[in-house]
Amino acid sequence: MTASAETLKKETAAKNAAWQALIQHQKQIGTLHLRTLFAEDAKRGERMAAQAAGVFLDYSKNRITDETLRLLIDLAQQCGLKDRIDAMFRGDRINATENRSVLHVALRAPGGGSIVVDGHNVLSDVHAVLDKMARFAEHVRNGEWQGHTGKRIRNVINIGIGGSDLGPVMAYEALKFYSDRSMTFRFVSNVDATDLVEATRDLDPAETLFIVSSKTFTTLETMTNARDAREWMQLGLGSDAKAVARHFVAVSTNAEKVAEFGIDTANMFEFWDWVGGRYSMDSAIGLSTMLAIGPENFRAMLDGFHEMDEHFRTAPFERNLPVLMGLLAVWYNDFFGSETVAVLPYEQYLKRFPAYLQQLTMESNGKHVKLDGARVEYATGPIYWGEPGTNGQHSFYQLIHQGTRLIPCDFIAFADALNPVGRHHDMLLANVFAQAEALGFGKTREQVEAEGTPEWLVPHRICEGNRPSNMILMDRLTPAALGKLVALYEHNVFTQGVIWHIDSFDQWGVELGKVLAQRIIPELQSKDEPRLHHDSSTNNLIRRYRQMKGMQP
Ligand code: G6Q
Repeated sequence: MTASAETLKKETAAKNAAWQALIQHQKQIGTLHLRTLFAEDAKRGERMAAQAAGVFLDYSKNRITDETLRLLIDLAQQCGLKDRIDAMFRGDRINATENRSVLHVALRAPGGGSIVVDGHNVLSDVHAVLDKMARFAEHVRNGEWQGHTGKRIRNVINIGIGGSDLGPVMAYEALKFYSDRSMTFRFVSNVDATDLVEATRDLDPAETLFIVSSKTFTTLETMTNARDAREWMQLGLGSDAKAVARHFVAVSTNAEKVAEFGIDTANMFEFWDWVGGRYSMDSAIGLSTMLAIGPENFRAMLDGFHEMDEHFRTAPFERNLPVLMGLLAVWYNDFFGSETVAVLPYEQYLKRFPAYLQQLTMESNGKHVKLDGARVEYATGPIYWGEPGTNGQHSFYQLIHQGTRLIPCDFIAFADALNPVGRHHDMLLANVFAQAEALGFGKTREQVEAEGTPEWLVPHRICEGNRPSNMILMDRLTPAALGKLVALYEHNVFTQGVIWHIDSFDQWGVELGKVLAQRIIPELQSKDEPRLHHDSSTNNLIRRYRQMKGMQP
C-alpha cells in the first residue's frame, strides 16, 4: 500500500471511530431530559453560550453534555474541517464536481489583501465592481441617472430567480428600514407571467429601471421575464435601442449574452464563476440592495459578513459559532433522526429569511453522494423551514411542542427594536424567550394536575418538553448584523457539508429540471400533435393540457 493510501485508510478509520463514538454516546444520553441537565448544573445556561462578532448564541437548551460537544468536535477534526476551511479561504477548487473555487468570502474581504485564483488576485476585481456599483447607485439615487425621457428613476425591478432573486428579496425586506422610501423596489422571478404583470401594472416605464440578474444569462424564467419587460418598456417608450440602454442593466458573468440582449456592457456588473448563486447576495447580485440602502450601508453589510468570516476562519471550534451550529445540526440529523430544522426570526423585517435559508441550506446539502461519488451511509441536509415569530406560535408551533417529531429550532432575536413603539418589543422578546423555555422544559403531569385539571384531560395538557433550541441574540438589525447572520448560516452549512463529505456547492438536481422543461415546451406549443416519449403519466398530462387548450381532439 502507498503512503497516501495508508494515510487515507487511517483517516477513514478515525472518522468512522468518531462517528461510532457518537452513536454510542447518543444511546447513553439521548433520553436525558433538559430538566435534568439544567438541574444538575446551575450554571449551564451561562456556560453553554458563545459570543463573537456581536452575535450571542445560547446553545444550552440542546440535548447535549460537555462530552457530546467533545465528541462532535473530535468528529469535525477527524473530518479535516480546519483544512477544508483553509482550502476554501485560499481559493482551492473545493467545488469538485464543477471544478471551481468557492470564494464568496472574497466578496467581502477588504481591499489591499490578496486571494489568488489562476494566478490572478480576485480582490482587485471585487473592489473594482463594488466601486462601479457604488457610482451607479449614487447616480440613480441622486437623480443624475435619468430615464430615456429625462425622468428620474423611481422604481427598480430585479429580474432573477433562485440565487439571483432570493438574496436580493430577503436583503431588501431585511434592510427596508434603511432604504430610500421615495423609491419602489420589486422582484420578479416566476415564469408565471402574473409575477411580471403585477410588478409592472401600476408603474410608469419612464421611471422604471430593470436589473436583469443572471449569472449565466440563459435561465429560462429570467430571460423570458426580461424579454417581456423589454417589450413593456418599448410599448411605453418606443422601440429606440437607447430606451433599453437607459432602463436595463445587467448583473452577469456572461458579457456576450448581455450584449445580445441589447444591454450596454458598460452597464453590466460582473461577478465570477467562483461565486455560487446562493452565495451571491453580497456580489453585484446585490445591486438592488445597494440601490435601496446606499453604498455606505452596503459596505457596512459586507464588513459584517467579513467579521463573521474571520471568526469562522480563526476561532477554536469550541467557541466557533458556525461550527457549533453546524455540529448541532448534524447531531440531531444523524443521531436523533430529526429531519427538519425550524428557523424562527422574532423580527418582522426578517420575514423572507427562512425562504432565503431554504435555498442556502437545502440546495447546498441536499446531496446523496460523497465527494468520491460513493453513496452516503447517513442522512444529509435537513429540511429548513420557518416563519417570523410570533405568527408561527399561533399555527405550527403546536406540532413542535406536542407532536411526535423532534424539531430543533433556531430562534433569532434583537435587543433593540427598529420601530420602538409602545411595549411591542418587550412583548416580542418575552414571547421568544417563553417559547424556548416552554419547548425545553414543557409542563409536567404534576404541574397539570396541580391546576385541578380533570384526569381525562391531563394527558392532553402535558407538554413533555425536551425540545431543543438555539437562541441567537443580537443588538439590532443593522446592515452589518444582516451580513453576520447570513455568514453565520453560510458557514454553518459549510460545516455540515464537510462532516458529510459532500459537495455543498453544486446543484445537479436543479439542472435536470431545467433540461426537461426545455424538452416539454415545444411539445405543449406545437401545432401538430407531438410524438411523446415520456412516461405514460407525463405523456397523458401533456395530451390533457393540449386538449384543454383545444389544440387536439
Ligand atoms: C444557486 C443555483 C440557482 C441559480 C438560479 C439562477 O446556487 O445555482 O438557484 O442561482 O438557477 O441562475 P442564473 O443566475 O444563472 O440565472
